[in-house]
Amino acid sequence: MTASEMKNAILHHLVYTLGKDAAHAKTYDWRMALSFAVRDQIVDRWFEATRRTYAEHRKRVYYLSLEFLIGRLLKDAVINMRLEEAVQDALDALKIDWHELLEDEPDAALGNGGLGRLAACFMESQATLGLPAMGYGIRYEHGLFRQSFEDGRQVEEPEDWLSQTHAWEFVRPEVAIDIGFGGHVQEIGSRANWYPSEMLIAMAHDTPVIGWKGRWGNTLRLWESRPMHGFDLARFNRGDYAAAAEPEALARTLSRVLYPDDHTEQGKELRLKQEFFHTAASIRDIIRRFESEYDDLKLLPKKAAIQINDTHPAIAGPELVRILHDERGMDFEEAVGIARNTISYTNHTLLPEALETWGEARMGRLLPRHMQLIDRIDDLHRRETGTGHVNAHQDGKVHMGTLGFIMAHKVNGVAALHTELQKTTVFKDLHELHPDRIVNQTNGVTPRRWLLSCNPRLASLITEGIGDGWVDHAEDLEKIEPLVADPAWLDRYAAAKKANKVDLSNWIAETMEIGVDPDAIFDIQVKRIHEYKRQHLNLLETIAHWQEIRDNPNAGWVPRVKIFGGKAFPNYIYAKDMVRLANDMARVMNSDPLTSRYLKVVFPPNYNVSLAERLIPAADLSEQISTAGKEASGTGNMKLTLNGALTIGTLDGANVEIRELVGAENFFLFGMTAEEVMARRAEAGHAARAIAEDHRLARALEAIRSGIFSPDEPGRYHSITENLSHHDYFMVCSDFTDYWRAQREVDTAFTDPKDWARKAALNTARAGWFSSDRTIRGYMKDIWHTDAAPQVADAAE
Ligand code: GPV
Repeated sequence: MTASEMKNAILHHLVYTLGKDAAHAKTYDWRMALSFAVRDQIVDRWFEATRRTYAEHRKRVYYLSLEFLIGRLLKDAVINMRLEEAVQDALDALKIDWHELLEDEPDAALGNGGLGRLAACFMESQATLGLPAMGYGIRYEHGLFRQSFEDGRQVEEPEDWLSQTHAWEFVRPEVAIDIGFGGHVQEIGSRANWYPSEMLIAMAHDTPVIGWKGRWGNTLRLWESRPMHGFDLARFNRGDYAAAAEPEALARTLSRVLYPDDHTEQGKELRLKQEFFHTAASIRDIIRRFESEYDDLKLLPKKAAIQINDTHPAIAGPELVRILHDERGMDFEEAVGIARNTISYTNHTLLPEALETWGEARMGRLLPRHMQLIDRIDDLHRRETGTGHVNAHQDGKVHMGTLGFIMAHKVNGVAALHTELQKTTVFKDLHELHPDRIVNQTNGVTPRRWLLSCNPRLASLITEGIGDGWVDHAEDLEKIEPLVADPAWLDRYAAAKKANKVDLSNWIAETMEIGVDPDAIFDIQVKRIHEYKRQHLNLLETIAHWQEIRDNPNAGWVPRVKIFGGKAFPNYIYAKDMVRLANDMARVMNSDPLTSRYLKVVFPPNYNVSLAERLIPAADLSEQISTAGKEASGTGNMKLTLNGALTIGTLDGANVEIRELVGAENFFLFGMTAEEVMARRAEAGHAARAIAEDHRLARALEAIRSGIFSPDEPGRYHSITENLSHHDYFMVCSDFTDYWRAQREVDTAFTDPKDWARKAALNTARAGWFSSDRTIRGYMKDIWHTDAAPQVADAAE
């Protein structure tokens, strides 16, 4: 597409879709017109991919996830469709600022963090690989809350990305699926009819997901809940206005808001309803599509693979069995076999507080038939394995992890260490019964968004050196290794990083009114705020470092900017205290004339995908400091490595694999291993001992306790200091000394800029394996047993 064709397409949409003339169009209108013009280019390719999938009777992959953290889509679409030049030139001709349009797009935050972002990267990789696949999620009216700070405290405001038209979706009013809850069951022999007492409708909204060079397009189908019977006119006419609208409001509640829980299981009824709503609609849709092509449901596992993203859609097992057995008349055992061979389950955590359970009473009330089927599934599983002690329905609850495991042919962990730990902890008993079921698929991230799009300077330097093959064969990044030996090339690598840091410094100055030195170490910890991720370990080290600088302000310190980003779950008081402490520290330290040249603390509010795209390219140091054994994988760690940040980290999650690949000499390792953590935890008084043995740690804790950071309320952080001094489940104190040592090694290493650049470039060169293309290939081979389709011709540049 030429620039002038693009310009005409934009103007056409401006007038005929937006109903605006150029003289009166606002940023929003231009952005929408551009988005529609780009979307038009995607649609033909998307149709072609769908046509081929049907024509070739391809197996499809269905990715069921309560979260898809997709972020903004415009730039992604433009880049994958190779329309960058055409768009730039067209907008120049129209005198419209491209960056202003990009910034105008709301960030679709239909997820909390890593789990939801992984689903989004997977969608993009599936499309890039030409794998016929479909994502199923919920079209939340309100995504993850917007975070702001008031006096350093986190304040949550509702997010409303749908207050403007979502440019990328197509509404499918004809895809409206009935969903029932409650009611009663009438058994007929082994089968049953379920008569729900409450009904609503799931309506589909489709967003095309286009792969690299437009070679393939898949669909992200998001369900919106709708009332079965709208508005009650009789009641309205009686003057009962609120009551007239009530059924509608109740039905819509289901897709109203994303639960802001991350790694916590709150057991709320509405959440269970969301989970069933999502899963039931998706399974119905999958069966409907299957039956439009085939008439023998025994073929289902050959033609469909259903991946459940954590346990949130784990009711898929019983629901599929219910359809096959109750509705289609298949024998129960056969139905379980078919369901199991179709479904596979990804587990994303070992944290006990995140493993979903539902009380049998609630489950029985809301999903009476499923409750019966779960008991029969347990019963069958006991007979199959000859054991009595592993049940999904146990001690008055339904354990969704167990259910997910029993109803899947494969269960996967998301990094090598996590998968091994699954076998010895959460799924120990199940693993012994099914030793071939657990497999590993180490997470990955899409290099299109997380290098090509977010870091154009580095991307073009790489492409200039080795061509653009790395974009869809990220392992090819290793071809830059010979360039790393060339000092002139390394200078350019360092210059790209520096320019990214200058951009970020300017943004920090403009938005937060904090001046930071672009020559300082940009030390970044971005992720949800959680005790196991140990932002407080980073904060304690920051305090100790600040105190040493104050002791001796002229000792030639290596300047640092500590950057934090992340949201705390609204009811997680401890995490919110960590946020506030970071902000209190920033206030004190950034205005300290003795230290502020050397140390700044920056915590931009409302960390989201777009902010990640801004921060990650400017990072020198990546903080991956979770307590070993607690972070299943991490994916931010991969994005930062790819963008040439060196990691300071524990042997946890995918850090282990990152370190192996980039080389131990290019990674700052510290801390106890998972095994050592478990052993230390059993020792009484480990926290007190660690504090007694490290005067810096003791002094940093004392500083918090004394109220230096909260002079108006010295006891503000009592719960943090008390917890760390006595209980310290996450071993902050026990790992502090070694973390401090590693941080000082970072300082030393940074004083040799050439060698630092070399290490950083080697991180980029060796991070290609962490592409989600590699991850998806792994799922295809080991779990889905499916091939990619021959793709559509490349979109021309
Ligand atoms: I369970 N994860 C998440 O973001 N939210 C959750 O509720 C659960 C897991 C994360 C893990 O914590 C990360 O280690 C992992 O990289 C990510 O899921 C994707 O697998």
